[in-house]
Amino acid sequence: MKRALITGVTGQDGSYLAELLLEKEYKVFGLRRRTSTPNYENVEHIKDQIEWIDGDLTDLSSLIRAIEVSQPDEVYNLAAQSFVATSWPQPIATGEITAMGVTNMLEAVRIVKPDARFYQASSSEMFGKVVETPQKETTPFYPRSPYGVAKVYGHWITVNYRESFNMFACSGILFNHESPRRGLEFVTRKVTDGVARIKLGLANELRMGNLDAKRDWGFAGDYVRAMWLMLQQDNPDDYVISTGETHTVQELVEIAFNYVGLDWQEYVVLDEKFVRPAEVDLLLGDCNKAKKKLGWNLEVSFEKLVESMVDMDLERLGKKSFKQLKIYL
Ligand code: NAP
Ligand code: G4F
Repeated sequence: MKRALITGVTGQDGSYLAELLLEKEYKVFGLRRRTSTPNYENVEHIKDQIEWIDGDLTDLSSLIRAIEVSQPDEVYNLAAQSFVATSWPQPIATGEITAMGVTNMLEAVRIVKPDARFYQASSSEMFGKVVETPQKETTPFYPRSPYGVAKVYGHWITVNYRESFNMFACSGILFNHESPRRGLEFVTRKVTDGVARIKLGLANELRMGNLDAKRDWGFAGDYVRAMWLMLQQDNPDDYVISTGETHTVQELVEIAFNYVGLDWQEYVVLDEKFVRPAEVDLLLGDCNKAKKKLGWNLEVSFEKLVESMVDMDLERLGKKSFKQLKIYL
C-alpha cells in the first residue's frame, strides 16, 4: 500500500486528490491546520478514511513531524494562501505560506525522507503579464500579484531542490481549475452562487470586477489526475496543465445566467471594489507536453463545468436541482 501526505487537503484540489488516491488504495495522510471552527466541508464524505496530522506550512517542526509520522512515498504540497486578491492586503502572510512554506515542506522531506516524491502546486499566475501566447513550460514568468511572486519562488525552490539534492520534485503549472467545491470568493463560484441566489429569489444583483479578463478554465477533478501522473514517471519534470481554450469573465457570466433563463445584463453591477491593482489579462495554456508524456486528457468542457456548478449551487441553496425546479416552474 502506497502512502501519501497531502497538504491543503481540506481545499478544493486536496479533496479531489484524496478521493483519487483512496480509490487507488493509498494510505492518505492529510495535514490540517488549527481553525476555530471545523472546516471539513469538502472532505466530510471521506473524513474517516484520512489520517489527520496537525500542522502548518509556516511551522517547520510540525512538517518534520508530519513526514516522520506519515513516512510518505509521495508528498503533494497543495496548501497555500491561494486567493490572488487577498495577496495585496496580506502580502507578508502570502509570502510566508505560499513561498517560504514550500521551502519548509522541501526541508522536512529532505531531512526525514529524501526519497519521497514531491509535487508542488505551481500556477499559471506566474505568467502574469504574459510574454507569449499560449504559455508553456519554457515561457518566462512575469508575475502581477504578491501571490504570483510567491508562486514563482515556490516553483524555483522546487526546481532547485531537484537539481541540488537529486530529489524527485515536480511542479505542475496548473491553469485555473474549478468545481462545485471552489471557494465562494473565486470568480466562477461567485458567479454560479450568485446566479443561483438570483434564480431562487435570494438576491437581486451580482457585483463584479473586470469582465474582460480571460482565463483558461478546466475542471479540478481532471487536474488532480495530472498531479498523480507526474509522480508516477521515471524522471521528475515540470508540466503545464490547461484546456487550451480561453474565455472572458463575461462569457462565464453569460453561460451561467443563460443556463437558468436570465439576462445577465439585468443583474450584473460593476463594482470597483473587485478590480485588482494589477491584472492578469490573458491566460491560455499549451499542455502538449503533458498530453504526450503523461497521456493526460480532459474529460469536462467549460460549459458543462459552469452548468454543473450552477446546478450544485441551486441544489445547495434551494435543496433542489435546476432540472427538478424546471418541473415546477
Ligand atoms: P484552496 O481551496 O484555497 O485550498 C488551500 C488549502 O491550503 C486549504 O486546505 C487550506 O486550509 C490550506 N492552507 C492554507 N494556509 C495554510 C497553512 N498556513 N498551513 C497549512 N495549510 C494551509 O486552493 P485550491 O484551489 O485547492 O488550490 C490548491 C493549490 O493549487 C494551491 O497551492 C493553489 O495556490 C494552487 N493552484 C490552484 C489553482 C486553481 O485554479 N485552483 C491553479 C493553480 C495553482 P484551510 O481549509 O484550513 O483554509
Ligand atoms: O477566480 P479568480 O479570483 O482567479 P485568479 O485570480 O485567476 O486565480 C486563480 O487561478 C490561479 C491560476 O491562474 C491560481 F493560481 C489561484 O490560486 C486562483 O485559483 O479571478 C479570475 C479573474 C480575474 O481576472 C479577476 O480580476 O476574474 C476576475 N474577476 C472579475 N470580477 C473577479 C471578479 N474575480 C473575483 N474573484 N471576483 C470578482 O468579482
